[in-house]
Amino acid sequence: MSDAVLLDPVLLRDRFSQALSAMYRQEVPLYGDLLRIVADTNRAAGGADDQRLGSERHGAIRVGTAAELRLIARLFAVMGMRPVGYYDLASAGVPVHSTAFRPVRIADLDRSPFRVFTSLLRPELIADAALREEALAILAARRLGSDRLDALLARAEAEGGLPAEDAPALIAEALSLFRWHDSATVSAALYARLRAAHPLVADVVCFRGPHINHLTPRTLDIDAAQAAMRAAGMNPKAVIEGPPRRKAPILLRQTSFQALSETVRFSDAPGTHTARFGEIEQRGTALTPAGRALYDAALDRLQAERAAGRSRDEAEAISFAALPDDPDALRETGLAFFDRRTGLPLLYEDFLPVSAAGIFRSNLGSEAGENGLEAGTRAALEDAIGTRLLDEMALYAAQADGRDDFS
Ligand code: OOG
Ligand code: NI
Repeated sequence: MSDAVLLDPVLLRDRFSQALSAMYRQEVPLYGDLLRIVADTNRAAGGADDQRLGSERHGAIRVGTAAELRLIARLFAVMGMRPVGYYDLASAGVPVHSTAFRPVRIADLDRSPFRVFTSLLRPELIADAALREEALAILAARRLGSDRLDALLARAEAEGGLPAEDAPALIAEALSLFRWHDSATVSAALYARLRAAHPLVADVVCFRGPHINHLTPRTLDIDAAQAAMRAAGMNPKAVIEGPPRRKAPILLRQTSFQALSETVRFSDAPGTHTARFGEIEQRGTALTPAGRALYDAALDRLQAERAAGRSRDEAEAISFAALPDDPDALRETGLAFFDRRTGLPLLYEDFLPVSAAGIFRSNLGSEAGENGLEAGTRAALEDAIGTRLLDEMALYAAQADGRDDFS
């Protein structure tokens, strides 16, 4: 170790998330409009003084190989983000499994809550063996990042943190990793074959890197923000994913607007690709395993009631009746996490697999299969990333007890 002055990972994360937001605003001007809508609705909802709220957002990327995932994990580790949770999208017909890189301590989340939903392609789910081999060969030859990024990460790992003097270079390298490329690395015909296998396969395989595909600001009132999106002509999807509107918000509610059709150049011809979209979210109280089981059962019931022909409002009222809409009741029944010293509810900091599947599907276009695929496993994703995925329930339980000293 040298005597380099190290930068607080919270500050690095904050600087990076602001730089990424600025880059994405330039790449996708609609994202800037979305930020304005959310800022307006948050002001109207009384959130003007909430420091955390204004800077809060999550992003999403999709990578192709274990080596790529490991590079991403090293980069986010330097920013104080750890992989939390396991999300299997296979049952929704999406050939990836995912984790969320995020800060884990409440104090760190409050200072810079940036997180990234990160999906790894499961090439074994490409049914056509010849196409699968082609996809794997392309991914094996692709190299994410640069020698410079490698050197910066290696130095940060050796020093136990990023030397402050390296921050501008690291941020520039990270931005370039996540930037959009308007030229694909494959021919139009190969793109079409990969897209026919699954649109997500084409998105992961055909470009030089894992472009950020959305950045999601957090709203205090998603119904108002959705109405404002509609008024601005953004055409959000009709249904808000997650629990219905409640007096005491729980977990996570999300909605998105359709992915844009963007002009790209294939190696031999011009064409289009759809990957990038806009999303907003509202966060509520984290549920305990018992509360989460009730939530999952309510979602199943909702589907059954809808299939039986009930209106959405009626079906929601019936399905969610077992989850009390009242903070005191949630605390007394042990269904939600509260800080034992202050009595304050813990905010849900994670994602929801059924919601994520709904977001994926609505943005992949009509070709995306609805049929379930063979389930992924947490162990396989852990093998790929080379470390354990943290268990979000264990984090909330520790935080409720005032133990918040995770590294
Ligand atoms: C990620 C979709 C899931 C969320 O917030 O749950 C998602 C993707 O499309 O890569 O964004
Ligand atoms: Ni998202």
